[in-house]
Amino acid sequence: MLKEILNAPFLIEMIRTEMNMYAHGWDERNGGNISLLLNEEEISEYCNVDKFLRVIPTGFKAPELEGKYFLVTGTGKYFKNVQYFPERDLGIVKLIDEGENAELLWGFSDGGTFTSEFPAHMMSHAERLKVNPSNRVIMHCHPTNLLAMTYVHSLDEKKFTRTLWQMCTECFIVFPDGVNVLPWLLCGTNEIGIATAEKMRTSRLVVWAQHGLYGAGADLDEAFGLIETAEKAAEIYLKIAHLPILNTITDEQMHLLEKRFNIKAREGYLN
Ligand code: 2HA
Ligand code: ZN
Repeated sequence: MLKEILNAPFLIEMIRTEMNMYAHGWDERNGGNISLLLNEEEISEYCNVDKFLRVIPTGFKAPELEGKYFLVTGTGKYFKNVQYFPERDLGIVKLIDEGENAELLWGFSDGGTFTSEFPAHMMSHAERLKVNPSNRVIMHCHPTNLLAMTYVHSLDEKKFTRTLWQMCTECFIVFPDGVNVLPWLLCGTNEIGIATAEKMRTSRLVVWAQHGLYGAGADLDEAFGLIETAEKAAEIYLKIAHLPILNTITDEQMHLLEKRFNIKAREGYLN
């Protein structure tokens, strides 16, 4: 007997996360998208993995992900509404044919499909899994302050990272790998997917200038927390950038944090 999928912890956590992101103002209208890697055992409790509803072409190849299952947000759907229409606004898919097609196992009940940013999500999963086999989440959203920062701050990755690190002591501890930055690119394309995935090799945070942010993590909480921390730093930056700066967190102090928390700054980012 299959259990009721609306009680599945992975589904409940996904809905709660989307609601929380909406509440933070990061996902206006249909902004933002999330994909969560699931394993066959956890899905099998709730749905028959040998039966699919339809096959959806992906438009790209990702051979590393063949046979993998994802819970993913739907295109055009509002984070605000997912709690009322989970079966319409979310889907569970299994990648087949070297990632060129996806079997829909559950969801997208209005005939819909996965997020327009599916290429960026899947290509980023493939890259993050090479760096960290326990990575399960790719999360995209439009956090206000980080987005604002891309209009007034250099997009140089080292400069952008160092500014965020200096805005709050936690930042360096939470993302010693820093933040990578892409210039404005056309979203929803394989090209931005390839560019994002390449940036994901060296950092779990990738800024899309004048658009938003990608975060990766072992679970929804971790990816959310990463984005939340970077966004907080950007908020502080915007509060102080126009004022005379009298104090900062020095590189010597960050070296102390490295020792205390057993972390290592991105190579070449500290003096
Ligand atoms: O899903 O955020 O980047 C809407 C978007 C596209
Ligand atoms: Zn977006």
